[in-house]
Amino acid sequence: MTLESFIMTLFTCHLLLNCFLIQFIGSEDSSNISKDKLLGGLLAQGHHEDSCLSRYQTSLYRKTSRYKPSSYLISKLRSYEELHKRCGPYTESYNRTLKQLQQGQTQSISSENSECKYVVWVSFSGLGNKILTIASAFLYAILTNRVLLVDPGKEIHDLFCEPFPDNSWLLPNDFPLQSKFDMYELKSPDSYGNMLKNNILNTSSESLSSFLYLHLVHDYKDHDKLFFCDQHQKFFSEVPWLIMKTDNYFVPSLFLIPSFEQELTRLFPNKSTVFHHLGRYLFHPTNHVWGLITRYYEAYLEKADERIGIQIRVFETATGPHKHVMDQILACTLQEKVLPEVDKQNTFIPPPRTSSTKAVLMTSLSFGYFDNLRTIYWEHPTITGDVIGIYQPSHEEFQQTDKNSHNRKAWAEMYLLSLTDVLVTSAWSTFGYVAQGLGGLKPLVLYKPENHTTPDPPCGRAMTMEPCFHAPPFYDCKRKTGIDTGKLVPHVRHCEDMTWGLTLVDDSHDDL
Ligand SMILES: Nc1nc2c(ncn2[C@@H]2O[C@H](COP(=O)(O)OP(=O)(O)OP(=O)(O)O)[C@@H](O)[C@H]2O)c(=O)[nH]1
Ligand SMILES: *[C@@H]1O[C@H](CO)[C@@H](O)[C@H](O)[C@H]1NC(C)=O
Ligand SMILES: *[C@@H]1O[C@H](CO)[C@@H](O)[C@H](O)[C@H]1NC(C)=O
Ligand SMILES: *[C@@H]1O[C@H](CO)[C@@H](O)[C@H](O)[C@H]1NC(C)=O
Ligand SMILES: *[C@@H]1O[C@H](CO)[C@@H](O)[C@H](O)[C@H]1NC(C)=O
Ligand SMILES: *[C@@H]1O[C@H](CO)[C@@H](O)[C@H](O)[C@H]1NC(C)=O
Ligand SMILES: [Mg+2]
Repeated sequence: MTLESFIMTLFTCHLLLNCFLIQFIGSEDSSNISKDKLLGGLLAQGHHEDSCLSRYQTSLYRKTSRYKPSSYLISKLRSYEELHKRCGPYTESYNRTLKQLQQGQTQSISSENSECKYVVWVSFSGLGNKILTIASAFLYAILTNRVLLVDPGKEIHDLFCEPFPDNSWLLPNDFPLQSKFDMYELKSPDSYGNMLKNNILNTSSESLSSFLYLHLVHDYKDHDKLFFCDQHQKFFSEVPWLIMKTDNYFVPSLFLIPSFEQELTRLFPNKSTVFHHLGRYLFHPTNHVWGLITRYYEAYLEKADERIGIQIRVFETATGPHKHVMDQILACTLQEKVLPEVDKQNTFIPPPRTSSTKAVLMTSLSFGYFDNLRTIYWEHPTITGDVIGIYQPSHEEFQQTDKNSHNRKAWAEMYLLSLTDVLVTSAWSTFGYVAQGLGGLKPLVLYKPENHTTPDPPCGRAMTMEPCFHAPPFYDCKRKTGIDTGKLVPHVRHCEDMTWGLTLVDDSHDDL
């Protein structure tokens, strides 16, 4: 261990009450430390540490994952990093491929094939969705040997560190099509779906356009959904620039594309770990956000015997708090023994010596649920004698997608939820999916209330930590008919929180 890294280790230990690194100091063999620091090999070595403290400090806050990345995934990530270095913004290859686009060239398949091809992710929708779609686009890039470039929008650079060691993942702001991104929508005449529909594309022709717009937003139509068919994937393989706009975690349907199947199984022998690994690989909070996370964690969560996350997302127009939601939170957490009952008869019970402290991290746009729960556990003792602290970092009241401070809090809260031991999430919420995936947690899902009524049962244990694909295609590409894509293979199933959605589960998921 060099002097510098020794001091660095002492310094990070000083920041943490719960420092487990200290026991390794003085030991010659520091390999286990670095193994954990790199999340089981997921992260590359050699990133500059100060510019992104979270990258190598995450392992100090997060328990070591029960799920190991496959060695094939690790090697694939390292070779992706090489590709990104060679093809990233302003490299010679990038400049050359960009020229084709600027000249509006239709390139001929036979002529010099561009060595670098790209998938450009367009900034769109809520932060939870953005995180899930960047991960989806990245997996698609890996599967198709493309380079992922991320449209920075207003917040990406403010929230996330650069994930790849040698070149930026941000799309340069002089990218020629960038001014069109906002106008891309279902009806855009230059979307792949509409070009197919209007017979403008000639899939058997010799010359190809240098770019295609892929509309994979939830409102997409049958022609757009042909993206998930092998024949169409073959066609894309010759197009250097794919511009993708989506608000959906489309990974489950990639598992139903025959030409990707084998590679996906090698990358993810345990299929329910896709977002868990890719999310921890890609999304490192910037120092600003890392400050929000670590300060909160150390002040309110670290010292507790158990950390419980409760994420409340209410999809109703009327502002809360709603009684049926509060009833649901209580019914779920008490029935599932996430929280202890309170004793309403006795005003004081001396805590038994075995009592434990539970820190409950609540996140919600509104203040009411938190205020209610906190009051219950202040006014009454618990029957177990356990001490319950309830904390909520913010209550932003409504979604404010364009405000940096709002987005930083949202990201910090998703991350904090992922550091808990027990997680309760709200149905349909991508915010909750991000937390469960990063944390490697199968949450209790609060089912979506219908008709202002508390659902019965109020919640249930998720069968997977994977996010749900909310708008999957139901199409059999070979037979060209509709089909239930949730019934084709054991590892792609319908989600519990949204009956028509698709999610990944392990082939033998019952023993987990
Ligand atoms: N700070 C904070 N912001 C939240 C919370 N819930 C929702 N938001 C904000 O609202 C946005 C909701 O978008 P997503 O992150 O995609 O979450 P979602 O639950 O899928 O909601 P929709 O996209 O609206 O369906 C977040 O990005 C935040 O800006 C919360 O608990 N805390
Ligand atoms: C490192 O881990 C291996 C296996 O997990 C173990 O055998 C070894 O003792 C550890 N080394 C140190 C220094 O803790
Ligand atoms: C993969 O899942 C199986 C159960 O399906 C589990 O026993 C095993 O530990 C998991 N492996 C990894 C590397 O996560
Ligand atoms: C690529 O083009 C940019 C300007 O558009 C230039 O600054 C850069 O040096 C070029 N890269 C190479 C490797 O020539
Ligand atoms: C597509 O291209 C092929 C070969 O260039 C040509 O024979 C065919 O007529 C074209 N079809 C359309 C619809 O343009
Ligand atoms: C909605 O709830 C009300 C009363 O709570 C009930 O009378 C009504 O039938 C319910 N409607 C539906 C569609 O379930
Ligand atoms: Mg969302």
